Amino acid sequence: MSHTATDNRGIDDTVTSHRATNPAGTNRTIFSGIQPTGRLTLGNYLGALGRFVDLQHAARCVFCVVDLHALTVEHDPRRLHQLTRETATIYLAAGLDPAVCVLTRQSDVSAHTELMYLLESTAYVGELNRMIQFKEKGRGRPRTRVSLYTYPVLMAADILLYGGTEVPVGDDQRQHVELARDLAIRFNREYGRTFVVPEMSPATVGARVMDLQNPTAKMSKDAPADSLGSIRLLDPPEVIVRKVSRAVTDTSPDVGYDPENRPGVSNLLEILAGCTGESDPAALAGKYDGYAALKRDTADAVVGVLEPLQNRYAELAADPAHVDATLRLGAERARELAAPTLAAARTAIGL
Ligand code: AQP
Repeated sequence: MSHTATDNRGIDDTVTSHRATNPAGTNRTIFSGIQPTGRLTLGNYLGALGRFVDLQHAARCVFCVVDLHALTVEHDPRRLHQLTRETATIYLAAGLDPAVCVLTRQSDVSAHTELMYLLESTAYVGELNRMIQFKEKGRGRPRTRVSLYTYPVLMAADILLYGGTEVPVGDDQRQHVELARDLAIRFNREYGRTFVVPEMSPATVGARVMDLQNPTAKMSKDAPADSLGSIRLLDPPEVIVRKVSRAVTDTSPDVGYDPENRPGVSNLLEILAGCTGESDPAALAGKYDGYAALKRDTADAVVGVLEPLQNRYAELAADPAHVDATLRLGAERARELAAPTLAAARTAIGL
């Protein structure tokens, strides 16, 4: 992906002008989002949210609760509304500061869907047919929504609208970020340089946190509410301890890091590393001669990360009007940031 600098050379001034307001004074712009499709998990935190918090001072950042994406699967409107607010509250509780980054709700900024259409007129059906998430969640099922098929294009619009140079997401989103890159490059080539070509920015640790009960599957917010495999960010400490202590490992007596052959224990080491700021999960393996101590330390580390978030969440959730007002303000700033790129894209494509 080292060719991005070249891809972006000569980008139209209109597109880059709002970078002047970048608080960090760099050319980095970071965009990412989380879908309010369920209760957020430790996977969402280690793969995405925790990194948003770390990155917010390093670049201009736009973080979105991507509620339109949540319409791609069967949903209950009331629950969607609640989960959108809950997700936004968790963003704040995790430490995102609306004075530093732009915090918004996707559906409040209509430029996302408008740009999506321009990009749909750039994307090929064959590209969308290859999207793994669509193949896994929708293809061949009778009630699959059209929006599930086209959602990677909306995600591309989300990113390109803000001139995102980096997209911090978990490993499962790699193919979608690649599509955003391809569409940006194609649009620029066919209609003149308009978009910044983004780069995927995966987590070094915790890019793919696995289910504790089925460590060959990703930890997901789709898991049933009573699942022991998914740690929710708002799970009480005793529930977290129970889930970690019951995590599936393997029959080998020693602790070793080998994600392919020993996914359960490797996942625990990955979680422990992610929650303690350790960069090398394999190096942690040598500190343990049994699973009991590893599970105890992993549970303690997860609780250590999530307890402050939960305390802050409780305070913020008591004042939902404040959260709503924060999102409204974020939407105003997001609209301002998005407008020049959308205008440039409209002009370039001939509208
Ligand atoms: N298990 C995970 N490990 C690391 N990162 C993860 N992410 C999700 N699960 C993990 C990252 O979190 C961000 C937001 O995810 P999303 O809302 O786009 O939803 P998703 O990737 O579809 O994950 P879900 O909803 O938990 O599960 P499924 O796929 O079953 O619907 C993204 O950056 C994602 O990579």
